[in-house]
Amino acid sequence: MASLAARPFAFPFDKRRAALLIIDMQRDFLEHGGFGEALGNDVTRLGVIVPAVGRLLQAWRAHDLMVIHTMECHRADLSDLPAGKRDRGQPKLRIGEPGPMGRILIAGEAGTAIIAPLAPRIGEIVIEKPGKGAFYATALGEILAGRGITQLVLAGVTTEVCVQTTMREANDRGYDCLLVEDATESYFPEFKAATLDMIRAQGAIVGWTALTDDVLRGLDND
Ligand code: C5J
Repeated sequence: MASLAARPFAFPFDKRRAALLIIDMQRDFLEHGGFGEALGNDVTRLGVIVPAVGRLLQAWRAHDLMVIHTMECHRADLSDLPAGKRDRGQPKLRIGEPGPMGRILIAGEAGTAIIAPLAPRIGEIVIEKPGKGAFYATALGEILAGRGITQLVLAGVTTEVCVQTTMREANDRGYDCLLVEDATESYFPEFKAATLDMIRAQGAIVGWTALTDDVLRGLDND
C-alpha cells in the first residue's frame, strides 16, 4: 500500500486492487463532426489531456495492471436510446443520424471509436455504455468484482458528465475513487473546476483528485 499525494488528503493506494478507468475518449467527443460538436461544443478543448491519459495508460500497462476503457454508444436499432436523450435540445445531428464519421454515437461506427493514440489493446476491457454512468446497463460491476478491484483511478471526458456520473456510481458501490485532474477535461472549464471541488469537498465525499505525476509516483512506490 502506498500513500499517494492527493486532495483533500493522501490516497491509500493499493495498485494491485486499482483499475485505470478511461472514460469515453472517443472521436465523437474529441473530433470535428461528432456528437460533441453537434451539441455546439468546441471539441478542441478536450485534446489537451491526451498526453496525460496516454502516460497513465502506458504506466498501467507497464505494471500489468487492469485497464478499462468505456465508450458511450447505442445499438444500431436505437433500442437502448431513451426518447428524451434523442430528442432533447437542438443538436445539429441527433444520436443515430449519419454524420461525417458515420452514425452519431452508434456502436461500431468510426466516430464512436476511441481515438487512435489511446486505442485499447487486446485483453483490455472495453465497456459500451448507453448512459452517462459506466455502471448503468453494463457488466462493469461484475467485471471489477471478478478481478478483486476496490479502487478506481479515473480519467477521460467529460469531467462533469460521464466522468462524474461514473465516479458517483462507483463511490456509492464502495470503491475508493481518484480522479486525475490533468487527465480529465470538459467543454466548460468552470464545470471542470466545480466538479473537482465538489468531489473532494466534505472530506472526499465522492473521492480524491491528484495530478498524473503524483499517480505515477504512487505507482512506482507501491
Ligand atoms: C457527454 C460524456 N458529455 N462522455 N458524454 O455527453 O461525458
